[in-house]
Amino acid sequence: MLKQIVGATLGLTLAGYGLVSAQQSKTMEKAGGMTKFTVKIENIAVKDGMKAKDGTKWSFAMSPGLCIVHTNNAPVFSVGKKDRGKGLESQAEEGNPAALAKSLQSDKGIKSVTVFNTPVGTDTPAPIIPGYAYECSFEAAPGSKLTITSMFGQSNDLFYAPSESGIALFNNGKPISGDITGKIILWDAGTEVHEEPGVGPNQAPRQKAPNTGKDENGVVKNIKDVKDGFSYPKTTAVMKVTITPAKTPNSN
Ligand SMILES: [Ca+2]
Ligand SMILES: [Ca+2]
Repeated sequence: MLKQIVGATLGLTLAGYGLVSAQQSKTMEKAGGMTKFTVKIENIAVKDGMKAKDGTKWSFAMSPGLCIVHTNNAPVFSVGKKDRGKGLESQAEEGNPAALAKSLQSDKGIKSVTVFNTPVGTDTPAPIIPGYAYECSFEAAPGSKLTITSMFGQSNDLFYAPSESGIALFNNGKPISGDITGKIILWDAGTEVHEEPGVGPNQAPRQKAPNTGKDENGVVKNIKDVKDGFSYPKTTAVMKVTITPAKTPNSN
């Protein structure tokens, strides 16, 4: 189903991104030993800072996505393997994390799944364009890892996530803190053939319906290992991802 939402205040037509409207979260452990973390994902790209070969200027954007707390090793994808058919495809192709969130709920290695979909300072689910940010908060116990997923807005099936095993949330029992942008990687889901970013007719903002585009029948790959003839921005030039643990009465 195609949800038509026009983010007039954001200056971006959002029709075509499959947006989810409700926060979903599952927290299996509420007991002691939990630390509350907040992750902020900022789009620090320049407005209209991307340029297609035909001169079309476009803005880098990131889609709604998930903050997944897990103890297993590859909760969402395995490098060099085909998409599992559990929702990564709609996250990567439509920017819609709903199916992935749902399938992860029943996975034993998953501690919580939190959807982020509403830019900070707004009240409407939308992608984040330059100058906007998402935030997600969750609790985690030592031993837990974090996987973040979000679509590279104007692509066919590219998504951001850390390495397949996620980011350790604790170092020697201490919660991590600060800039984690360097851990975020641009991945190709291997489900749809690429068009030039920002102008491809089968990319989310322009395609006629979700899941439109040529099937790729490929595997999940780091974009560095994909030879598609297109260039993609350096991750640290377009986003800043920061994690902040809450101070607890027991700290120090
Ligand atoms: Ca692809
Ligand atoms: Ca498509």
